[in-house]
Amino acid sequence: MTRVITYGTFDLLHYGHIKLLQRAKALGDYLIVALSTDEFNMRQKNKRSYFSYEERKLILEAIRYVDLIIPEESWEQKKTDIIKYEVDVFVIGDDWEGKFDFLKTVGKGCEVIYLPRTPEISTTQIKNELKSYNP
Ligand code: C2G
Repeated sequence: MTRVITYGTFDLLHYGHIKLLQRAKALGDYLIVALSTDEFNMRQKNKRSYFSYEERKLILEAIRYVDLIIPEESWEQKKTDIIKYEVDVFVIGDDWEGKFDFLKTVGKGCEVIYLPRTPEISTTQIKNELKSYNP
């Protein structure tokens, strides 16, 4: 069984996130999502999510591509996650291109794949457009 992992905040879930999860699952048989906690978002990623960790977790659990959700609490946990969950493939959007190549040597050797982001959608864009939305 090929085990895949990806990381992110997945706030205000949109079709760009879904296309990422869909392609990530297609790379294996079992998809783990390491979901950024509220604390990690605020302290390390300098971003506040609209939905809390528990709310974002509930939403992701409803997605058929997702098999397991674990908390992402630090930048450093990826290596231990890959070993602990016997991950074969690490996947993330290409906005992170090259940033996680060091994971290739972790455990028995982890494949690292950067998938093209869906260009025309982002949580920031949604928030900005809603601010100026006057029906
Ligand atoms: N994504 C995408 N297309 C978009 C928006 C997001 O493919 N239009 C992808 C991102 O590249 C990422 C995933 O969806 O792989 C989740 O996006 P974010 O929640 O923005 O993830 P990020 O904040 O980049 O967190 O340790 C890694 C970080 O936790 C990644």
